[in-house]
Amino acid sequence: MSAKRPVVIDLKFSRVAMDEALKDAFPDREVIDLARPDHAGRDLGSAAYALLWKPDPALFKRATALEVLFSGGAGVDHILALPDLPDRPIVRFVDRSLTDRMSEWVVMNCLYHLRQMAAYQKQQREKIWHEIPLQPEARDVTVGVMGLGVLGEDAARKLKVMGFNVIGWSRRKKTLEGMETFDEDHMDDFLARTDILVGLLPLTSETRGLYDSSLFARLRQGGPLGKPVFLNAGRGGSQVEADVIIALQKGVLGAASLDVFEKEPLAADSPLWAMENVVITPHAAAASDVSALIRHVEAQIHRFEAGEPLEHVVDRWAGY
Ligand code: NDP
Ligand code: OXD
Repeated sequence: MSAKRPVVIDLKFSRVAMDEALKDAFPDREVIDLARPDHAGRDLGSAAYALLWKPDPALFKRATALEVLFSGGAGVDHILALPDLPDRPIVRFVDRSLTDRMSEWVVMNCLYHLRQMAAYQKQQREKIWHEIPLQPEARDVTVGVMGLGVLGEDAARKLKVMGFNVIGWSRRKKTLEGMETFDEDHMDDFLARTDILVGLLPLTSETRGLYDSSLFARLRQGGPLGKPVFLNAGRGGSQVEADVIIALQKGVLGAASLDVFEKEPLAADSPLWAMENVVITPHAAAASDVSALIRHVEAQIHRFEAGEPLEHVVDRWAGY
């Protein structure tokens, strides 16, 4: 019986992408796609599974018999904060293409700052032909990756291939070949060595507001890039944006690349938009591929109904 129970979907992808992804999906079960006007009012009382990205907060009042919740992304802060959240397993999205995309974003931005692309782009706009003399090599620069989970570990390995000296920080100490790693008790040692800080942390009560003036002041000053650089593609709630702006204005930070913001979309009057040493992308570092997401959910439901353990289950106590 339960093998046939419906799946309810509340995602924010384009209609075309959703229709394509759902074309042959869940062949034996009803799919209630709340983004479709003709599905929006359906009874959710028998739905066993919910696939969600920033869902309607009232969803759990309607879907009262859920067995498993699936996050439409790797992050689950948008689910854990929901009212009436049922005490059921939450499975997050872990996917090769998402991981590869995030590592592309991280490597690209580290290289962008290493190779002084902001200065070259300014020269290009001004039609100036001038080679900037100081050019450190990647091996001279230490990239400190905060968060060594699925995304942080992959990015760290790929940065290493590019020649950077890579170090990492996570809640519990990790062992990664060729990299020095630090646990949460050794944050200061980690920061003091870091020239480019890469934020790939989930948003939890412990990581909210973590990237603030005090943290920026503890990064290595006077390294090969002159001033430290801050990259964040984890969650905007982990950065105190006013402190990022002040640190950039005062030269505590030399540059930044930000994919995530305290409030998204970033307000039109944010000073960050106009800063020449800041790269802004609109929470686009690693978008979920909706077809891969649907396949992942199908596979996990198959496991669940076969009595096998679910994979990538969120630790609610840790918050990620
Ligand atoms: P994982 O859960 O695999 O890894 C999280 C890492 O953060 C772990 O290494 C964990 O430590 C560490 N961590 C968590 N809390 C703390 C803490 N308080 N102190 C120190 N370390 C901590 O997550 P992913 O790598 O898959 O994803 C990371 C985040 O990236 C997501 O939660 C999401 O917010 C964001 N993201 C952003 C995207 C974008 O497009 N911008 C796309 C996808 C994800 P430990 O290893 O000890 O558990
Ligand atoms: C995610 C995201 O968490 O896109 O997957 O931010």
